Amino acid sequence: MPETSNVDYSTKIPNNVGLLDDQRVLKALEQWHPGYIDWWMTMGPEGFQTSDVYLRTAVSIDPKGWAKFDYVKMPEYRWGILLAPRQEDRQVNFGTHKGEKAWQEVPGEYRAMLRRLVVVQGDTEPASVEQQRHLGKTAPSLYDMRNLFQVNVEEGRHLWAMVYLLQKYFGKDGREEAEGLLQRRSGDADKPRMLGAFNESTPDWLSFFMFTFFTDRDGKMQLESLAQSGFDPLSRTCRFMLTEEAHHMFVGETGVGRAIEATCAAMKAAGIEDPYDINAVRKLGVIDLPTMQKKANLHFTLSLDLFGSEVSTNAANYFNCGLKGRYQETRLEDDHQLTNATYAVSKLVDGKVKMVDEPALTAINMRLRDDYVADCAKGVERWNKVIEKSGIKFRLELPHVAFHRHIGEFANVKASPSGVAISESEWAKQKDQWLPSKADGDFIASLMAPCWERGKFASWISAPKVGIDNKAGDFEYVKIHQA
Ligand code: BYC
Repeated sequence: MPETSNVDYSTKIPNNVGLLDDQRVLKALEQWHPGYIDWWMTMGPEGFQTSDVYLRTAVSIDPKGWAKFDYVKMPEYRWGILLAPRQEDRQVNFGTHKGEKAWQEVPGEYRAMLRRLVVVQGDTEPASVEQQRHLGKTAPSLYDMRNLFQVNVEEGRHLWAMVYLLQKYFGKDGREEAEGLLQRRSGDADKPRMLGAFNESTPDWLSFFMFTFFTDRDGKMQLESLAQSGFDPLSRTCRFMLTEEAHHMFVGETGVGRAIEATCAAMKAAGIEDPYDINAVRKLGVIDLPTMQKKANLHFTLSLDLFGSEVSTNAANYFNCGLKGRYQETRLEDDHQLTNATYAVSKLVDGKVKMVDEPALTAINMRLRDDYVADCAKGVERWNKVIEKSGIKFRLELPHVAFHRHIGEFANVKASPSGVAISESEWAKQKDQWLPSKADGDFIASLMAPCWERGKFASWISAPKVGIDNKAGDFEYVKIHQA
């Protein structure tokens, strides 16, 4: 079967890439499949593998109607290989190969670089499932539980997306890398996941929502850049992944928004006006706004680290070689080669944060990070609107990019959320005001009691405005059958 917009379900692995005619790759994927299922059963959502979950499954790549909803047991989810349609006249749109026909095969000289990009991207997908595997048990509603599982199965599919590229285009090395993706484990001391944020724990649902807001948004930015790739199969894979990714950020943004809404409503009902009266607010069974700010500080800064160093020759090489572009590359108005261009990079100069012009080519990571920060800021403003509407005087803000960093220019300095460099002792004194403390974590944990009655929500989060697939408020999103 040739490449189509509909998905072929006749093989074990649903796909629109004509796998039936590509027996070598089909066999390789079929061999990888049991290991994947084994990983899913041991590292996927804990305790809910036999529950029926109302999930969407991609059945087409037509943007108007690509998914169908139905009850599925997660291990039976049809993980498949879905690429956006091929554009016959597509070109390499940036770098030294600009104007050449887009590559349908891996250019030999860029094999190692390309493989690395695919492996790093692939590694994040199972990592997030591992980080979130225990959250089902404390879900604040069946609606939220379903959203968690939807995100999880789709991250699983994104792993498949990268494994397909490895198996099809990278021969023996690709097969080994595909195995490696099932071997590493988030947070494991001996075989950790590749990037920092994916080895952190996701201890509670507020973390999950912050993660899907901030870290999945890094996913969006990275996938957007890879979608620009001159290596066409990578571009097409990422374009379809982005369709699914939108829902993940929706889960994060509305999740935090609903927690804010519940807090503000409880404060109003109790006549509490001071958002910093933390003990009084917490007694209401909701999460105080300053703690939400701390959680946002943490997840935002961990996600900033995912952009790599501000000045990076790796990033310059990826761009020059036409492998990874900038956000919305084809819409930018310049030479797409950045021959003489510069870009302002925030750096630490004589103990102060300053903007310094660098060659734009080496500042590609910084530029993508700037686009990311702007995108985050818009979402934070939407949260602020919720607070504003309630009349409570409080604003959430993104901390400065120098704050709490482990990668890049600011990895070795301590800075306040407003970006002022401070001493180690000042940091030690203040850090619990800026990042979630043990006590904050314990308090949030105390709220994480499961709420699994149809149409009911835990005290700390409000109901969503609309159901998934327009279902009524008391819809049974998960028919729980605990193993
Ligand atoms: N942690 O030149 P540099 C997602 C390493 S999220 C650990 O500054 P480069 C998702 C780096 O590898 C999106 N190590 O960085 C979200 C390099 O090592 P080598 C995932 C790090 O290479 C939610 C060295 O430091 N996709 O999809 O320009 C749920 C110096 O590197 C880190 C991608 O990331 C770190 N944070 O950029 C599920 C896209 N940062 O080479 C999924 C693919 C850097 O010296 N990846 N290092 O051994 C890339 O484009 C790039 O590899 C990076 C780093 C942007 C990650």
